[in-house]
Amino acid sequence: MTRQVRSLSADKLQEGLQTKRLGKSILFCRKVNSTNEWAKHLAKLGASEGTITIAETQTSGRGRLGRKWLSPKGGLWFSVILRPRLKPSEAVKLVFVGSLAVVEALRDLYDLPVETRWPNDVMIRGRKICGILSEANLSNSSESDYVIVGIGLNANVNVKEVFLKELKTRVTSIRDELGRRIELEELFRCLVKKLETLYLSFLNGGSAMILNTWKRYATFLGKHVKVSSLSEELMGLASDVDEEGALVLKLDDGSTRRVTAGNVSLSFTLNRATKGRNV
Ligand code: BT5
Repeated sequence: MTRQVRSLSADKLQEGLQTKRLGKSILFCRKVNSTNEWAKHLAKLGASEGTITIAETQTSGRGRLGRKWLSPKGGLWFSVILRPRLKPSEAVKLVFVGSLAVVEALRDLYDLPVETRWPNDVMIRGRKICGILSEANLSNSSESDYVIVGIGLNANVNVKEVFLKELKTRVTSIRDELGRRIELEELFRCLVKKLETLYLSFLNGGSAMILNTWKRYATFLGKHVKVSSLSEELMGLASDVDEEGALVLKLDDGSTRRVTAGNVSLSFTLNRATKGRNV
């Protein structure tokens, strides 16, 4: 029997939120195309830093490069408008602020064994539980005018019921990991608080510290990986994520490559037992 997923309570999202900058204005609706699109629209109209858009379901949730993000009821789908004055090379690193906030919230609240995967994923035992979509808009001075940080977290989602075939084996949720539903509003408040703390630290010169902490959860580092981008596929050892946030790959031919965009999957081609399988 399928149990009904409880609706989000707009009042409870704000209640007890202990932040100074983020979440002073929270806009909630049951169904929207994409909370990132909604936030972007508001940012263009002049919405202030910290405004959050959140929805129960998204009809056109987006990942990077226009990929689809499935957003059934029970998940936490929200976006935050930030207005830092940053060069593009700095603004791209806000994705690590988002991932680390998720990692810390999932560890503190539920003690989950979370991992980070370059550049924008949060994983549990090799399955994706959360993706971050950080989109910067540049002003005339080539500094960021606003950055939208979108967080998609499979919270009270029943993966077997909701996701189809291939994704089912690559995705997880808090509900499936814990075997129970969690209170979405509590998770939201914790996440927004973590985001604010890390964001303020980032603005105060803490970017290297944040990246180093993010790397502590990056279990793919030191492993043989496959990196797929629009233009190519590379295989090699993931040796580091450098201070710019680029992945440093030691290729099988001995050379080194810095990769600035792509998807990482663990490559088991060197392991005979799991030959050819990617996770
Ligand atoms: C991401 O993209 O991982 C970023 C996802 C960001 C979603 C949030 S939700 C709130 C805000 N509003 C939006 O419209 N977006 C943001 P990427 O690395 O490109 O990964 C996309 C891939 O993840 C897809 O191609 C699928 O393979 C997989 N995927 C789709 N839905 C998923 C889900 N709910 N959980 C885990 N994986 C999913």
